[in-house]
Amino acid sequence: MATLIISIVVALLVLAAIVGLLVRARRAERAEQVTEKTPEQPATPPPEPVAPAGQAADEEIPGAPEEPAEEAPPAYKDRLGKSRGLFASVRARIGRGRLDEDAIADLEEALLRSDVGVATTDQILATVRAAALEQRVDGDDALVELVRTELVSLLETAPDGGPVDRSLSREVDDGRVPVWLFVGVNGVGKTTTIGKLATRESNEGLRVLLAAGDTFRAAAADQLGLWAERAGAEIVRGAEGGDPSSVVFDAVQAAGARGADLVLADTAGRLHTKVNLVEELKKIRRVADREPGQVVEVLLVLDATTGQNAVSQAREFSEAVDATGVVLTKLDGTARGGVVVAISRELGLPVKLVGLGEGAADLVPFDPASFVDALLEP
Ligand SMILES: Nc1nc2c(ncn2[C@@H]2O[C@H](COP(=O)(O)OP(=O)(O)OP(=O)(O)O)[C@@H](O)[C@H]2O)c(=O)[nH]1
Ligand SMILES: [Mg+2]
Repeated sequence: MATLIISIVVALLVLAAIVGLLVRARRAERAEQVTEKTPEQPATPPPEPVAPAGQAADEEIPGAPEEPAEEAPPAYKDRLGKSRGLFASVRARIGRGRLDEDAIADLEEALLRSDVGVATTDQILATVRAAALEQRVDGDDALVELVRTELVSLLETAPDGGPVDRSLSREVDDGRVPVWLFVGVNGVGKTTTIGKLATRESNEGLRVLLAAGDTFRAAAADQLGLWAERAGAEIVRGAEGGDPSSVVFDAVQAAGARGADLVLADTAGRLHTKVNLVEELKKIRRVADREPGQVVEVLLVLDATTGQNAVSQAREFSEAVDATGVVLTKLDGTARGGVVVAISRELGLPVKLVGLGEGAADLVPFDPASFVDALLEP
């Protein structure tokens, strides 16, 4: 009897062991199948980034860094590939030692196609021809060097013949808060530029407050809010469709009350009402200039990819709002980089900053020598 019971127990134990082994093998098999499937068929698809239309999702705010202070500014040469491409034939002449009409024609084509503008191109060509006649240049090396010097000098000379002042002022009367106002048509990069500057100035230790004066769509204030969060800046925003001037007014009051060092005011490139955009901007400016605010910079933001159109836009805006300088964005995405020369020459406004990408560190002070070298240096 005892033997029978022992046999049954042993048989049960063996059965249990076999079942256990089978279950384990099945599990391993399933796990393997899941691993194989994962790359193209995840069990739970990642959620779509939720962001209001026209605004990048948090993770997608291009280049908004975790540690902004660590990010190095980009090099002009690395970002101006498209404009640089137009000057390939000019650069290719270096070292060939011949200066002829072909070389000058190549140069003319590159200057015109990069949107330097007809007037300035003619001026540069006249200088080159005169130098050739006087035999100051007798080879293509000398031609490139002459063009380089000429372009840099055009960019470094203000309309009054003096040096160009590209500084951003924070100089205000006692007890006032400096306000930088950003204006320009929609999509040129105003909000992104403010985000980049907020990051930079906060890293410098300033208490920065952003005024969400673009009430055209709620997404605009959300986009600015995201940049404020990343930069460690404060933000004052109003309701969608609300009066932009009153948002800027509230922001300036808050800045005064909280002891902020700088207000960066965003504006819309479009309006809900039929009020003229320029008239609205004038009003915003007046309001921002009321105590404790003091408008010390009105920065006209222009999109380099629009080439000569940017020059016409600048003409319409700059006088009406009394711009103090230009921010030329998206130089990284266009072959029309020469427009920086046209803007400098034809408008007499200093190009203070240029955008070389979408990231927080991709806004740099405009440096004519680096810009020209990026086009002409081999
Ligand atoms: N490549 C590149 N993209 C840029 C640069 N500056 C801005 N952008 C992109 O341009 C697009 C428009 O920028 P925004 O800052 O939203 O333009 P905005 O002027 O505020 O536009 P509205 O609010 O519609 O008036 C965004 O996708 C930016 O990431 C730049 O220097 N380089
Ligand atoms: Mg905007």
